[in-house]
Amino acid sequence: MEQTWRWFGPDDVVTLHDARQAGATGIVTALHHIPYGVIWSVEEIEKRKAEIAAPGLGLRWSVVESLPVHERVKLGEGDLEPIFDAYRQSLRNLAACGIRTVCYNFMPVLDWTRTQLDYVTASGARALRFNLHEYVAFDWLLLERPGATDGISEDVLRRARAWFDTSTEADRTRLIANINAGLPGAYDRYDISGFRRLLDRYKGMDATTLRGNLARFLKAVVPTAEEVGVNLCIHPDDPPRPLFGLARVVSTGDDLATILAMVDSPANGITLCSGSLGAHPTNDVPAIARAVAHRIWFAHLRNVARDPDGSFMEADHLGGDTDMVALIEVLLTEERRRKAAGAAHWQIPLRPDHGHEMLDDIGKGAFPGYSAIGRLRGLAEIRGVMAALSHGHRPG
Ligand code: DNO
Repeated sequence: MEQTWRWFGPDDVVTLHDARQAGATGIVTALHHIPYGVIWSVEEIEKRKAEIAAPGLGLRWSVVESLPVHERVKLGEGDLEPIFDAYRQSLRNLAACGIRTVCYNFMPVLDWTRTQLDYVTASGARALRFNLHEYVAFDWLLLERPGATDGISEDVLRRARAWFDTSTEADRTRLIANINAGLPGAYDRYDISGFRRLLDRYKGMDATTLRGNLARFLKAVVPTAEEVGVNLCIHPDDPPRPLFGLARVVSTGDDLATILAMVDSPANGITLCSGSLGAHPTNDVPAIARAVAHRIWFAHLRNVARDPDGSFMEADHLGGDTDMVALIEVLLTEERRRKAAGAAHWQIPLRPDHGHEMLDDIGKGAFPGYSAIGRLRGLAEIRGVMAALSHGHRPG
C-alpha cells in the first residue's frame, strides 16, 4: 500500500517535510482555496503539484481529498448542468496532470462532525469525540430544530438539558465552532441562523431523494472520470447516523453496495474509511471492506471506541472497536489480487486518518485530528502491521 499523508496546503502547520519524516511518499490534498463548484485549472493543479514534488522531498500528489460536491447537487436544486460541467472539467484537468484518485463525500451541509476536539485520554493525549448529549443539546436547545428529540432516549435528553443549563456562553460558542470544525475548505462556516437557513433548504428530503441526487451526480460525472482514467471514491458519512434531520446515504455496507450499483464502472469507487464506518454499531468494517474490495481506491485507517448511547471517541489506531489487523489484511489481499491480475495501478493509497494530539503536537494549532506526532504514531503502527502481514504472520 502506498503510505500517504494528508496535507492542507501551505497554511498547514504540519509541513511536507514532516510528512516525509513520518515515512509517507504520497500526499493527499485539495485546492482548498477554490470555492465549491469552480473549475480547478491545470495551472492551479500544477502549482500545487510542484510544491509537493519539490526537490529533496521525494513526494507526489497521490490523491485529491476532496473535489467537493456543490451543495446544490445534494439538494438537487436548479439547473445542475453547469455544476456538473465544472466538475467534469476539473476531473479532466486533474487527469491531464497525472492525478487519478479523487475522493469526495455526499454529506448534506456538514463534513465530519464532532462535539469535542480536546478530550484528554488516559495517556494525556487529546482526542476528538462525538458526545451524543452535546450534539442533542445543540440540535434541540441551540438550533431549536423541531423533531430534534425524536428517537432520542430520556437519559440522553436529560443529560443534554443538564449540559445546556450549566453551559456558559463560551461553552456554547465552542460547541458551535467544534461542529463547524469538520468543514475543510475556506468557505461555509455557519452560525445558528446560517445553520437554520441551510437546514430549511433540505426540509422534507428523505434518503430516497438524496440517494436519487447522488445517482444523478454519478451518472453525470462517472463516464468522464472513466474516460480520462480517474477513479472517484466516495467517503462514508461521518458519523454514520442522521444528523439535524438530514438524511444519510453512505453509512453502511448496503449503502455502499447500492452506490456501486448506481453506475457500474471502475471509476465509481469507494474510500474505505474505517473510522467513519466503524462508528456505526452494526458495521463490521473488515467484512464491508471484503465485500467492496474491488472498488476500494483509497483507505483511511483510524479506529473508534463506541459508547452504548451512540457517542464515540477516536481511539488509538490499533485500539478501539475495529479489528485493524483484519482490515489491513483485506486490503493487502486485494492488492495481491490486483497485481496477479496484471493491474498497472494495484496499490491502494492509505493514510493514517486522524491521530491524537500528543507530545509536542499539543498547542501547535494543527487542523483537528491532523497533528504530526499522533498521525506519525498511527502510520508507524499501521506500517508495522503491514510488514508483519506481508511476511506471512497471520493473526490468531
Ligand atoms: C476527516 C475526513 C473528511 C473527508 C471528507 C472527504 O478528517 O475524513 O473530511 O476528507 O469527508 O470528502
